[in-house]
Amino acid sequence: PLTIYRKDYTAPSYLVDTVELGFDLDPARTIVANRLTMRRNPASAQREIELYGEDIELVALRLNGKALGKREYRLDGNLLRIPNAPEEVTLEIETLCAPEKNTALSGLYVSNGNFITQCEAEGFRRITFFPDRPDVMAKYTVMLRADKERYPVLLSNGNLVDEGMLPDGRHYAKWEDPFLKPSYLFALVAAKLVCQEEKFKLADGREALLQVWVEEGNLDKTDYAMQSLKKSIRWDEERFGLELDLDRFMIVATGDFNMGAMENKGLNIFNTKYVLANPRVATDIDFQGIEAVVGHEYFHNWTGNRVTCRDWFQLSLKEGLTVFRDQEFSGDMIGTSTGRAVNRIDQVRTLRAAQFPEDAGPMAHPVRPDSFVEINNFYTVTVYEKGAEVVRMYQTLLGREGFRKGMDLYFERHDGQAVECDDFRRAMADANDRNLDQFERWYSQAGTPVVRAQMRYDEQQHAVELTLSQSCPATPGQPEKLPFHIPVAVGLVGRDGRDIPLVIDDQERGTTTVLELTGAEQTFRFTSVPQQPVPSILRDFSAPVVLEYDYSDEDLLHLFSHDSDPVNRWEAGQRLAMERLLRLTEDVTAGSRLQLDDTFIEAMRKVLTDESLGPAFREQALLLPTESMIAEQTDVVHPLSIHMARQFVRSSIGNRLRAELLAAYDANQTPGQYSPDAESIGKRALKNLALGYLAAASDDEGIALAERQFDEADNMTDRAAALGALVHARAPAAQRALQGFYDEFEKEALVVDKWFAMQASSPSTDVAAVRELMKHPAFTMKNPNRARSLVFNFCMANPVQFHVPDGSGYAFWAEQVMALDALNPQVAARLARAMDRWRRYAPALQAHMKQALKQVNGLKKLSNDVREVVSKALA
Ligand code: HT7
Ligand code: ZN
Repeated sequence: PLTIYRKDYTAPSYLVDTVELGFDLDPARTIVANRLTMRRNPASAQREIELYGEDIELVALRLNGKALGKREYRLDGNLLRIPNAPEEVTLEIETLCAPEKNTALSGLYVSNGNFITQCEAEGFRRITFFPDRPDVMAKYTVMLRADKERYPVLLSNGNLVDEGMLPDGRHYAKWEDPFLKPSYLFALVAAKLVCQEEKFKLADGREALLQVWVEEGNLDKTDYAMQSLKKSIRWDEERFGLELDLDRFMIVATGDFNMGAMENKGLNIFNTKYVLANPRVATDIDFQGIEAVVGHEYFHNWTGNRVTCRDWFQLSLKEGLTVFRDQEFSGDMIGTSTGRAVNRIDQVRTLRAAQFPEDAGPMAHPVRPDSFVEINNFYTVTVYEKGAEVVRMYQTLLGREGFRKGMDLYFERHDGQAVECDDFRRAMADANDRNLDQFERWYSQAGTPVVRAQMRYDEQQHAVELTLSQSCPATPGQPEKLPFHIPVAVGLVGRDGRDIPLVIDDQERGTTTVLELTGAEQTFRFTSVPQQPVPSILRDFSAPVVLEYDYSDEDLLHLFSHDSDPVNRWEAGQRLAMERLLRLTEDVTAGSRLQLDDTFIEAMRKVLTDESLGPAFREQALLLPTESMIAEQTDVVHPLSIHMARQFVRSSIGNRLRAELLAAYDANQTPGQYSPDAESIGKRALKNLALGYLAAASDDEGIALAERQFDEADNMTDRAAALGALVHARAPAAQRALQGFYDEFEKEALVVDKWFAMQASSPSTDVAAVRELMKHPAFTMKNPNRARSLVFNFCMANPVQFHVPDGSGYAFWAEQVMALDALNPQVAARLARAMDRWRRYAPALQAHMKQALKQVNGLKKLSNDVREVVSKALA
């Protein structure tokens, strides 16, 4: 497959001013008429018109009114070239496509009988021939024609300017989008849907019409999405001064979708998972996901749509920035400082569980990649989450006000343009009169930097010297790294548990200060430190790095009890737990007796019973690092040893803190009407964590509690938590509960996904059981949510069974990747990533994994998507 390089970027040969699209919608044979006005781009030396088209049939091609003969254009694979075209051109293109055969869910496809589009990144070329690249921005007019009874709702971007009837029961709707946009933001929906709508007053007094469109029968699940949309609009006005620029903003939910949602201009299309919710079917995490994703897509209207990317290498320009914005939105919606910290802790967990491993594996790439084979493989945790951390670091370095100034300048300079990550960095630097040249390395260098800290206390001088040094491991294609510009937020915790006021160069710096590490090694000197403190380094996780500091158990216990920075307080607990989990994992492998020290249990007891801490924080503090996080810390991964070690710690907590867990279980009930507010969510989280530990203990009381909770729960959070506890503890009641759950919710697709997911990730579900589940009438590989719920969860969230020594889990993986690839390459490539870290496993497992990877790579007919992932894994 062809590798595309960022350095090879050239400007488009022709620019497009207007696009008029006509659709005669038919599932088997849709006719697309496309009329483009184009003009030569003075910035390009290229003179040919270049249009992309994929899986569509060219019927007619006219240039300035004249049909083009076969010799007047060239069609090589997916590229249509027209040489010798005049300066100004009107191009008319007629094509055919078959939406019902489109199982890739990219371009125009049919989902449960409805027409839906997905154009990012390169789906528009599967609808019509077009210079399908984000730096070609044009104005669109769209005419939709379809059978009225089957498709009563016809939607596209912008404003509805005309609608009416046609002969033969068909009808039409004409939409005009007043804004310039790249083709990846085009969307249409022709469907049988109903909507919840509302008029909403914007800051400047205008009224906008907000709509949430869903299938009939789901109107009882749209409230939260609508509320989230209104909160998002208000938040962007208040925090960034950014207003909705349209009179109408629509959200459409579809059950068949490759990702979470899509920010098409004025017509966001969402996976049902991020729209539909009520207490009966959705968990607290689902509600939080909806708020975040609705926010995320809405915020793209400015960061992505009004200012877009010059090319796909710049993807993080919109995604990193928009994730940062949605994270800030979620934090502001919670409001309290501990709530914010819990939100931040969640972000740190995601980085450690998913982004750090990616940065250390075969698919490692910079936030702004230098090359790719298939852009769809680069919608990654690095581009999104690490990209958001990079944006967050600007705010940490420049302060909130400075960051806002940078944002304002960015929009002032680039509204209506397609730009690069460097333009964003320049706006931040210029607005604040700062030199941020070195900061560019966060965009160009892959890998997770390691910051090593050493502290020396000078008793005579009452001074602390903190030496910070940095390094970054080699990544594919980048053997050497230059130092990063790293903001390291630091505090010094005194023996009394209080922060010591910080003084550097005779300047008072409060109790937390941001040190800027720019060299390979730097020493910072704090004076007026009355006694030897415990350093609290990287507060609020001020940079996406691994921090190494030789903390003693005593230091960690001190921070775990006293650190004023809740993120570092949590971090101290994670370090205490990780140390023990790693030791116990070795003990399991060596066949030694397992023991968990009282110190650790007492630390856990203290947090669990500390009423001054909110339940949400206590839950986070008591949550152990995941098995994959532990795996990342070991040199040779033995999944079964890790699992057994972690289970041992879980059951020890369950046994030794039984009384406290029962008390927490009782004290954190949320009687009355269900509400997804932060406080209630925190209480349910702590209660259900306690339930999980109790169910893991050796007596039956936890199981009995879980059974009772399952039977009596009036909301999905408690229902699913109880069922999960029963299934994971292999309780005798688990089968009855699973059956009851399915019977009750079989009509609710998103709940059936949970039902599959819960079983797929249970250590009692082996490959044979997954194969059986795949025969269930509700299972289909064609629906990405369903495939994710069963197959992905087994391969990615059930390490004990996936990594069984005979290699049958890997053979299953190979089979499923190949089967899925024939249907939906984008989704197949995501499953292929389950093998990314194969070289870290015990040799016997490695051999099986390599064989499975080779089997997939040996397939002649393989998509570029999967080929890129498996060939990089094997390289
Ligand atoms: N910008 C959207 C990305 C997306 C996407 C990418 C590739 C294939 C399918 C897709 N669906 C959505 C989502 C977002 O980040 O907001
Ligand atoms: Zn996004």
